[in-house]
Amino acid sequence: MLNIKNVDFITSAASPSGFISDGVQIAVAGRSNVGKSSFINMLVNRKNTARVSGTPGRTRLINYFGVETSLGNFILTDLPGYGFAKVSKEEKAGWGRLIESYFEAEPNVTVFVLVDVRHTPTADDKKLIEYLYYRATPFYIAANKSDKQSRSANIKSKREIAAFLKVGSDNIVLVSCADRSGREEVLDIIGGILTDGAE
Ligand SMILES: Nc1nc2c(ncn2[C@@H]2O[C@H](COP(=O)(O)OP(=O)(O)OP(=O)(O)O)[C@@H](O)[C@H]2O)c(=O)[nH]1
Ligand SMILES: [Mg+2]
Repeated sequence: MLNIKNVDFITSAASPSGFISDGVQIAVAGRSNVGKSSFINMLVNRKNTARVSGTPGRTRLINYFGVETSLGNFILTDLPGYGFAKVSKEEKAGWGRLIESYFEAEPNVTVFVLVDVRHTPTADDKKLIEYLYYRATPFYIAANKSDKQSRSANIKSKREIAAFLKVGSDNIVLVSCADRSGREEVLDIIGGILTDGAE
């Protein structure tokens, strides 16, 4: 069982010169407003480690957090959200370049791609997942905001999202950052990654 011992904000990066790479990295990706920062706060048991925005599209930087756990340390990375309607073409292209250079620079990353459990994933979600397949970067889908619909609707949605994104049922987790469900399952996955790396 993985226990979180300590969390520290490390740094933000706006370009590859600011990237850091040290041991295991767990990155959180997904469209703007899907709950990436909330997911990080939920995992590390803090209210305000990663800033939660009322205004979507605000986290434009890559934010790194250092996490100490009972099973070893890792870096938890909040990636900037995509798909925010109000950003310009240039900004979208900038996001794409930043993310691509991030994945090119970081060899030891596992990604949690957050989607909203209530909706079919977007074309941008699909593009990111195809990119991760192409790079052979390990990833999981976290279907968030499960507090917003019934248990049976969640089970149905989870199946539909897995089929739509062509991921196995072991690679998709139902979560809610509001009621903290799914947290243990995510921590178990991270614990597995940390102990694998130690062998
Ligand atoms: N009901 C509910 N609300 C959630 C959940 N997760 C996040 N939210 C809310 O969704 C909004 C966006 O959350 P953030 O964590 O800021 O989302 P983000 O993906 O970091 O957004 P950007 O940084 O702008 O890309 C906030 O109002 C959160 O309180 C959840 O599981 N359930
Ligand atoms: Mg955020």
